[in-house]
Amino acid sequence: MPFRQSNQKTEEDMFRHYRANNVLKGLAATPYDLTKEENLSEARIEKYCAQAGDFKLLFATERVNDDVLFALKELAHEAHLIEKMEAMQRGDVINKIIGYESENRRVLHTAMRDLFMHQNPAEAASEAAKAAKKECDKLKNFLNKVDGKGTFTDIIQIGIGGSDLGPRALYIALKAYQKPDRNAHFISNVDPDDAVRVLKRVDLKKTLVVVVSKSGTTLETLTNEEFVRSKYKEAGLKPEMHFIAVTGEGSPMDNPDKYLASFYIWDYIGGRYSATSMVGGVTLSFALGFDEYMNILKGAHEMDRLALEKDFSRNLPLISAMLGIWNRNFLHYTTLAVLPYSQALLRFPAHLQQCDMESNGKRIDKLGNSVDFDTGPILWGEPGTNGQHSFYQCIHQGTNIVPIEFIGFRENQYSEDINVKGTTSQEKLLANLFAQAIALATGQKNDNPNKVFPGNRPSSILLAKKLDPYTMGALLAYYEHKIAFQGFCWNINSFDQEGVQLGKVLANKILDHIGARRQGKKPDKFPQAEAMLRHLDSL
Ligand code: G6Q
Repeated sequence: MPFRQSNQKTEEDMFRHYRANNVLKGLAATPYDLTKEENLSEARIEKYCAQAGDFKLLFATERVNDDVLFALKELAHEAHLIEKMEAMQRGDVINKIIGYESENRRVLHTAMRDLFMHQNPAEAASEAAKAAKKECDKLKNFLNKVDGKGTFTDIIQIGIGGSDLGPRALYIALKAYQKPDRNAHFISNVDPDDAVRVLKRVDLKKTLVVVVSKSGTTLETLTNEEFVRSKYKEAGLKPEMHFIAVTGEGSPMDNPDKYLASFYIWDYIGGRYSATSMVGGVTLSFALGFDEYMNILKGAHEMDRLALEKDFSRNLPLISAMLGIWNRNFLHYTTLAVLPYSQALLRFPAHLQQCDMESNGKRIDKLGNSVDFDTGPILWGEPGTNGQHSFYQCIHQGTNIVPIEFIGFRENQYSEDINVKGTTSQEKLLANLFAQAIALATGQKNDNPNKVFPGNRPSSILLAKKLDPYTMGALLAYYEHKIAFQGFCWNINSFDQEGVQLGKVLANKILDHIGARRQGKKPDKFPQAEAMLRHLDSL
């Protein structure tokens, strides 16, 4: 379908035309100089901090001053970001490209955790919350039965993309809260070794398998389901006594006879926003217990409400979104590193990579116009301090400037620590976090050019007391909303993922080709694939 030209502006296509945008452009000519003596002062670090819920966001080490912050707030206001967040949370149909065929759906992951105080009264949102509550009650009953029998110690989650990354990141993050004798494992890749590696670790008799696919059609997931089912059959076990389904109503997987239990998700829950639905719910509540799963939802719910906060200085995900826009659209930085100083958040950057890049890696706006500004950054990350011994060389002295979002916690998760040379390991961890932010900002002068640190490398620091289930839920939602705010500001559709389709179609064509060849049939012509397959054959 042809793009409309970007000069066909309408009211909804305004990013370039916001008044604050011009102001910010002007301010970006001389961004705040963090390397100047006294500029990263104690007073600045005191002042450039926002606090809400259980979090503090420190942004003195960003290249912003009062004028920039004021203009970013204006931009958020002009772009109606809070109103758009309200529209999302009440269930308006916002997943669409106007005038073109598109998913045309509501976006209601927030309703999945709207089970507590202050429920959203909007009809669509409250219907969705009721449906979510029903699934949660069903899950609770199911888990009570499982607990009663005491047969199962392990669960394998089979799923990919959104049906894997969020639940896996959360499971790893919250291992400290796991119930005794409960373990979760994940199979996502169609690489057969992924399944084999997991199957070697478990006793099938004591293992539940939750197959998670909203569409019920995903090649990798269905293949892995068959693979694992075959192992159960080989072991003389009945898969229908072990397998659980999480899928959309009416999907090819919606077949209760094949499963011990089935749970639903809905088309208004995007895969990458589904960790707090049954997509994450079954595995997380099996491993952590239902109450801890509820604590994840409570934390997420609190952050959902915070994202509606009209006072800019208290809306942490909005501030973070606008700082990201400053770095991306005005200082023109291409990537974003999320560096948690918490080993538990090992896979959280991988989840955010999908959540951000699949949501905002877009080049047309909601009217189908091609955009003439940058949208979502390339997101990557690893826990500190490990990263310091790896790629930090490049972020301190390399030719690209990488904005960074540090995440840290005052306390560690387990009650154990050690005091070596007068400080605990947790203190060493946090000292490193703060040192990196300061070093990146201020840099270092030196007569030896190899020892010069240019500085002015921006970062922010998100702090909380401790990474527990509640805080994890809030942190997850913080990033979901930060990403949504940025998409709203750029007026792109953050909730579809057309960009993953073409590769899937071609992979299926190549598989048809391989299948036809195996059966001695003449495959349809696909010269590029044939040439590549010949290289493979010759190995
Ligand atoms: C996420 C995407 C994508 C999806 C997977 C799995 O937002 O839609 O990553 O989650 O492709 O899809 P199924 O759950 O349908 O198997």
